[in-house]
Amino acid sequence: MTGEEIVALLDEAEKRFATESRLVELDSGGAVFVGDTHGDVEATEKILNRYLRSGNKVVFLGDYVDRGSASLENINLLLEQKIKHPDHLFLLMGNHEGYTVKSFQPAGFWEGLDDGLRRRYGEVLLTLPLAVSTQNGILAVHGGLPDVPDLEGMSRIEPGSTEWNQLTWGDWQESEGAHLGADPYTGRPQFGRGWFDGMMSRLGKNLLIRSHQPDAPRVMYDRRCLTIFTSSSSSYYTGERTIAVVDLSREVRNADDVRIETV
Ligand SMILES: [Mn+2]
Repeated sequence: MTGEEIVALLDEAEKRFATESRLVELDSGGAVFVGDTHGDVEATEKILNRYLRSGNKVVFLGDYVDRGSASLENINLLLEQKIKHPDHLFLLMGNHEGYTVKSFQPAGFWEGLDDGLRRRYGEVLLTLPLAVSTQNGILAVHGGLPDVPDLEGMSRIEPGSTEWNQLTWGDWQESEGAHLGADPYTGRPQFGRGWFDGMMSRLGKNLLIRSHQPDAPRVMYDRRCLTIFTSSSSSYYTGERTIAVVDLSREVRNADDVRIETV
Protein backbone atom coordinates (compact mmCIF):
# COMPACT_ATOMS: atom_id res chain seq x y z
CA MET A 1 0.00 0.00 0.00
CA THR A 2 1.14 3.55 -0.65
CA GLY A 3 1.28 6.12 2.14
CA GLU A 4 -1.85 7.77 0.72
CA GLU A 5 -3.75 4.47 0.68
CA ILE A 6 -2.76 3.84 4.30
CA VAL A 7 -3.97 7.28 5.38
CA ALA A 8 -7.32 6.63 3.63
CA LEU A 9 -7.61 3.22 5.33
CA LEU A 10 -6.88 4.75 8.75
CA ASP A 11 -9.48 7.50 8.18
CA GLU A 12 -12.11 4.92 7.27
CA ALA A 13 -11.22 2.66 10.21
CA GLU A 14 -11.36 5.61 12.62
CA LYS A 15 -14.94 6.37 11.51
CA ARG A 16 -15.90 2.74 12.11
CA PHE A 17 -14.40 2.55 15.61
CA ALA A 18 -16.09 5.85 16.54
CA THR A 19 -19.45 4.06 16.28
CA GLU A 20 -18.36 1.14 18.51
CA SER A 21 -18.40 1.07 22.33
CA ARG A 22 -15.21 0.25 24.27
CA LEU A 23 -17.30 -2.67 25.58
CA VAL A 24 -18.63 -4.88 22.78
CA GLU A 25 -21.59 -7.13 23.61
CA LEU A 26 -22.16 -10.35 21.63
CA ASP A 27 -25.26 -12.50 21.94
CA SER A 28 -25.87 -15.39 19.56
CA GLY A 29 -24.14 -17.55 16.95
CA GLY A 30 -20.64 -18.97 16.77
CA ALA A 31 -17.67 -17.00 18.00
CA VAL A 32 -13.92 -17.43 17.72
CA PHE A 33 -11.39 -15.73 20.00
CA VAL A 34 -7.89 -15.13 18.66
CA GLY A 35 -4.82 -14.30 20.78
CA ASP A 36 -1.86 -12.04 19.98
CA THR A 37 -0.84 -12.27 16.33
CA HIS A 38 2.18 -9.89 16.51
CA GLY A 39 2.88 -9.52 12.80
CA ASP A 40 1.99 -13.14 11.97
CA VAL A 41 -0.18 -12.25 8.97
CA GLU A 42 -0.34 -15.89 7.90
CA ALA A 43 -2.22 -16.72 11.12
CA THR A 44 -4.62 -13.83 10.53
CA GLU A 45 -5.30 -14.89 6.93
CA LYS A 46 -5.97 -18.50 7.94
CA ILE A 47 -8.40 -17.45 10.66
CA LEU A 48 -10.28 -14.98 8.49
CA ASN A 49 -10.59 -17.55 5.68
CA ARG A 50 -11.64 -20.35 7.97
CA TYR A 51 -13.97 -18.60 10.43
CA LEU A 52 -15.05 -15.14 9.25
CA ARG A 53 -16.05 -16.44 5.81
CA SER A 54 -18.29 -19.06 7.44
CA GLY A 55 -20.30 -16.49 9.40
CA ASN A 56 -18.71 -16.62 12.86
CA LYS A 57 -18.07 -13.59 15.01
CA VAL A 58 -14.28 -13.30 15.21
CA VAL A 59 -12.68 -11.46 18.13
CA PHE A 60 -8.97 -10.62 18.05
CA LEU A 61 -7.60 -9.86 21.52
CA GLY A 62 -4.98 -7.26 20.53
CA ASP A 63 -1.22 -7.04 19.89
CA TYR A 64 -1.27 -7.03 16.09
CA VAL A 65 2.10 -5.34 15.61
CA ASP A 66 5.78 -5.64 16.66
CA ARG A 67 7.95 -8.75 16.96
CA GLY A 68 6.64 -10.59 13.89
CA SER A 69 7.92 -9.81 10.41
CA ALA A 70 4.68 -8.56 8.83
CA SER A 71 3.23 -6.06 11.31
CA LEU A 72 2.19 -3.48 8.72
CA GLU A 73 0.52 -6.13 6.54
CA ASN A 74 -1.19 -7.66 9.58
CA ILE A 75 -2.72 -4.48 10.98
CA ASN A 76 -3.72 -3.19 7.54
CA LEU A 77 -5.44 -6.48 6.64
CA LEU A 78 -7.34 -6.44 9.94
CA LEU A 79 -8.47 -2.83 9.48
CA GLU A 80 -9.60 -3.50 5.89
CA GLN A 81 -11.58 -6.55 6.97
CA LYS A 82 -13.10 -4.65 9.93
CA ILE A 83 -14.44 -2.06 7.48
CA LYS A 84 -15.87 -4.85 5.28
CA HIS A 85 -17.34 -6.94 8.13
CA PRO A 86 -18.09 -4.47 10.94
CA ASP A 87 -20.62 -6.68 12.74
CA HIS A 88 -18.59 -9.89 12.60
CA LEU A 89 -14.99 -8.84 13.17
CA PHE A 90 -13.90 -7.20 16.44
CA LEU A 91 -10.41 -5.89 17.21
CA LEU A 92 -9.60 -5.29 20.87
CA MET A 93 -6.73 -3.07 21.99
CA GLY A 94 -3.56 -4.67 23.31
CA ASN A 95 -0.66 -2.91 24.98
CA HIS A 96 1.20 -2.80 21.64
CA GLU A 97 -1.60 -0.68 20.17
CA GLY A 98 -1.08 1.83 22.98
CA TYR A 99 2.53 2.70 22.13
CA THR A 100 1.79 6.43 21.91
CA VAL A 101 0.48 6.58 25.51
CA LYS A 102 2.87 4.02 27.03
CA SER A 103 5.96 3.24 25.00
CA PHE A 104 8.07 0.09 25.30
CA GLN A 105 10.90 -1.73 23.60
CA PRO A 106 11.40 -3.49 21.28
CA ALA A 107 8.79 -1.73 19.13
CA GLY A 108 9.92 -2.47 15.57
CA PHE A 109 6.61 -1.54 13.96
CA TRP A 110 6.26 1.85 15.64
CA GLU A 111 9.93 2.77 15.31
CA GLY A 112 9.87 1.91 11.59
CA LEU A 113 7.07 4.40 10.76
CA ASP A 114 7.68 8.00 9.74
CA ASP A 115 6.43 10.65 12.18
CA GLY A 116 3.16 11.31 10.34
CA LEU A 117 2.11 7.66 10.09
CA ARG A 118 3.21 6.94 13.66
CA ARG A 119 0.92 9.70 14.88
CA ARG A 120 -2.01 8.51 12.71
CA TYR A 121 -1.70 4.80 13.62
CA GLY A 122 -1.34 5.91 17.23
CA GLU A 123 -4.54 7.98 17.15
CA VAL A 124 -6.62 5.35 15.39
CA LEU A 125 -5.44 2.34 17.40
CA LEU A 126 -6.22 4.18 20.65
CA THR A 127 -9.90 4.14 19.62
CA LEU A 128 -10.14 0.32 19.57
CA PRO A 129 -12.58 -1.37 21.98
CA LEU A 130 -11.20 -2.84 25.22
CA ALA A 131 -13.46 -5.76 26.13
CA VAL A 132 -16.02 -8.20 24.76
CA SER A 133 -18.86 -9.44 26.95
CA THR A 134 -21.08 -12.35 25.87
CA GLN A 135 -24.51 -13.18 27.20
CA ASN A 136 -23.42 -16.79 27.90
CA GLY A 137 -20.81 -15.92 30.53
CA ILE A 138 -17.58 -14.85 28.81
CA LEU A 139 -15.49 -11.74 29.24
CA ALA A 140 -12.59 -11.23 26.80
CA VAL A 141 -9.77 -8.71 27.22
CA HIS A 142 -6.10 -8.48 26.25
CA GLY A 143 -4.38 -9.01 29.61
CA GLY A 144 -5.71 -8.42 33.13
CA LEU A 145 -8.90 -7.24 34.79
CA PRO A 146 -9.18 -3.51 35.54
CA ASP A 147 -10.50 -2.12 38.82
CA VAL A 148 -13.88 -0.93 37.52
CA PRO A 149 -17.08 -0.79 39.64
CA ASP A 150 -19.13 -2.88 37.22
CA LEU A 151 -19.17 -4.23 33.66
CA GLU A 152 -20.38 -0.92 32.25
CA GLY A 153 -17.26 0.68 33.75
CA MET A 154 -15.23 -1.07 31.02
CA SER A 155 -16.72 1.33 28.47
CA ARG A 156 -15.38 4.39 30.30
CA ILE A 157 -11.69 3.36 30.58
CA GLU A 158 -9.32 5.95 29.10
CA PRO A 159 -6.11 4.88 27.34
CA GLY A 160 -3.12 5.57 29.57
CA SER A 161 -5.13 5.35 32.84
CA THR A 162 -4.38 2.93 35.70
CA GLU A 163 -7.35 0.78 34.66
CA TRP A 164 -6.13 0.72 31.06
CA ASN A 165 -2.69 -0.36 32.27
CA GLN A 166 -4.21 -3.20 34.32
CA LEU A 167 -6.28 -4.36 31.36
CA THR A 168 -3.71 -4.17 28.55
CA TRP A 169 -0.50 -4.90 30.50
CA GLY A 170 -1.72 -7.18 33.32
CA ASP A 171 -0.34 -10.69 33.95
CA TRP A 172 -1.91 -13.52 35.99
CA GLN A 173 0.16 -15.59 38.43
CA GLU A 174 -0.50 -18.83 40.33
CA SER A 175 -0.76 -17.06 43.68
CA GLU A 176 -3.54 -16.65 46.22
CA GLY A 177 -2.89 -12.91 46.51
CA ALA A 178 -4.84 -10.17 44.77
CA HIS A 179 -2.62 -7.31 43.58
CA LEU A 180 0.96 -8.57 43.52
CA GLY A 181 2.68 -5.34 42.44
CA ALA A 182 4.63 -4.67 39.27
CA ASP A 183 7.11 -7.13 37.81
CA PRO A 184 10.55 -5.65 38.63
CA TYR A 185 11.94 -6.34 35.15
CA THR A 186 9.02 -5.62 32.82
CA GLY A 187 6.92 -3.25 34.96
CA ARG A 188 3.80 -5.25 34.07
CA PRO A 189 1.15 -5.32 36.85
CA GLN A 190 0.85 -8.81 38.39
CA PHE A 191 -2.40 -10.30 39.70
CA GLY A 192 -3.35 -13.47 41.57
CA ARG A 193 -6.43 -15.52 42.31
CA GLY A 194 -7.80 -13.09 44.90
CA TRP A 195 -8.01 -10.35 42.31
CA PHE A 196 -9.44 -12.72 39.69
CA ASP A 197 -12.19 -14.11 41.92
CA GLY A 198 -13.18 -10.69 43.25
CA MET A 199 -13.32 -8.98 39.88
CA MET A 200 -15.10 -11.84 38.07
CA SER A 201 -17.76 -11.88 40.74
CA ARG A 202 -18.12 -8.09 40.53
CA LEU A 203 -18.44 -8.30 36.74
CA GLY A 204 -20.79 -11.30 36.85
CA LYS A 205 -18.80 -13.46 34.43
CA ASN A 206 -17.78 -17.14 34.47
CA LEU A 207 -14.84 -17.37 32.05
CA LEU A 208 -12.12 -14.88 31.15
CA ILE A 209 -10.50 -15.34 27.73
CA ARG A 210 -7.28 -13.35 27.28
CA SER A 211 -3.85 -13.52 25.64
CA HIS A 212 -0.73 -11.34 26.25
CA GLN A 213 1.25 -13.86 28.32
CA PRO A 214 2.46 -16.74 26.12
CA ASP A 215 4.16 -18.60 28.98
CA ALA A 216 1.12 -18.53 31.31
CA PRO A 217 -0.60 -21.86 32.03
CA ARG A 218 -3.39 -22.28 29.47
CA VAL A 219 -5.98 -22.54 32.26
CA MET A 220 -5.81 -21.12 35.78
CA TYR A 221 -8.14 -20.50 38.75
CA ASP A 222 -10.44 -23.55 38.53
CA ARG A 223 -10.28 -23.40 34.70
CA ARG A 224 -11.99 -19.99 34.65
CA CYS A 225 -9.02 -18.05 33.22
CA LEU A 226 -8.07 -19.16 29.71
CA THR A 227 -4.93 -17.85 27.98
CA ILE A 228 -4.60 -18.31 24.22
CA PHE A 229 -1.79 -17.09 21.96
CA THR A 230 -1.88 -17.08 18.19
CA SER A 231 1.52 -15.98 16.91
CA SER A 232 4.25 -18.34 15.71
CA SER A 233 7.02 -18.56 13.11
CA SER A 234 8.92 -15.50 14.30
CA SER A 235 12.13 -15.39 16.29
CA TYR A 236 10.03 -14.46 19.35
CA TYR A 237 7.24 -17.04 19.19
CA THR A 238 7.46 -20.56 17.84
CA GLY A 239 4.70 -22.34 19.77
CA GLU A 240 1.30 -23.49 18.55
CA ARG A 241 -1.21 -20.87 17.44
CA THR A 242 -4.21 -21.45 19.72
CA ILE A 243 -7.72 -20.04 19.40
CA ALA A 244 -10.96 -20.62 21.34
CA VAL A 245 -14.20 -21.57 19.54
CA VAL A 246 -17.48 -20.94 21.35
CA ASP A 247 -21.20 -21.47 20.82
CA LEU A 248 -22.70 -18.24 22.18
CA SER A 249 -26.14 -19.79 22.65
CA ARG A 250 -24.94 -22.25 25.35
CA GLU A 251 -23.90 -21.28 28.85
CA VAL A 252 -20.15 -21.29 29.47
CA ARG A 253 -19.08 -22.12 33.04
CA ASN A 254 -15.35 -22.57 32.51
CA ALA A 255 -12.75 -23.43 29.85
CA ASP A 256 -14.22 -26.94 29.47
CA ASP A 257 -17.18 -25.36 27.67
CA VAL A 258 -15.07 -23.88 24.85
CA ARG A 259 -13.08 -25.69 22.19
CA ILE A 260 -9.36 -25.00 21.75
CA GLU A 261 -8.17 -25.32 18.15
CA THR A 262 -4.82 -24.65 16.52
CA VAL A 263 -4.31 -22.93 13.17
MN1 LIG B 1 0.42 -7.88 25.13
